[in-house]
Amino acid sequence: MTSAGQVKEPKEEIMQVTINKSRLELVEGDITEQDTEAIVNAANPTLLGGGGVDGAIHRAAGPELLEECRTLGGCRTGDAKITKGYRLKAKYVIHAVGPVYHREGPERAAELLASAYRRSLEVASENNIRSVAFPSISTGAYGYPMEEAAPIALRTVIDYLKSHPDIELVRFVLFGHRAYQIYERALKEILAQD
Ligand code: AR6
Repeated sequence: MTSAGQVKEPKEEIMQVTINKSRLELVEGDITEQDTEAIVNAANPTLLGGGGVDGAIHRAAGPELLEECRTLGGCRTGDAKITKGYRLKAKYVIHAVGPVYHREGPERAAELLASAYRRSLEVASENNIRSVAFPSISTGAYGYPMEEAAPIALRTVIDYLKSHPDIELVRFVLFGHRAYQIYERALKEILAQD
């Protein structure tokens, strides 16, 4: 039964934990709306745009983003490159290239996925960036099963934060409730093991 005044608030999903001196957050949302200093793009090796997160980031940032991307000479799988954020709230975009799951096979894909997260954080540190938002790299068009990708993404970020307190905040921005729940479960399992 509903009545006037009984508006159901949407439940905001968020999980926050402290890793050494830094904060690690999981939120359900849209990466293009984040106000972290940098947001990470799940790009492809051309860095010339695409669908999914990449398309959304280019649309929100405006055409200057593609212009700058054209000057970068692409990016290898497992690596990351930085540009300005243009019309985004975030000052920077770090373009990371994750693996195509079925092309690499599980073992090599895991190494390359971890590398994409680690290189993104290294690029952030090199540019004195203190807060970074990540999407779930490779788990859309690139076909990485999210249940497998989540613990790799989280472990790589946690390991980095343990030795790099310069990064004060890492936020995973999960698109949809299912993605949020998978990451929440994976983070709880990792924390229970440590
Ligand atoms: N905010 C946060 N997450 C999002 C958003 C958003 N606005 N939109 C989608 N996702 P994908 P990939 C989630 O396909 O698998 C592009 O064409 C989505 O639900 O964007 O690394 C590139 O140019 C999924 O969980 O990236 C490449 O060619 C996750 O983001 C290729 O896709 C990643 O999905 C890269 O594929």
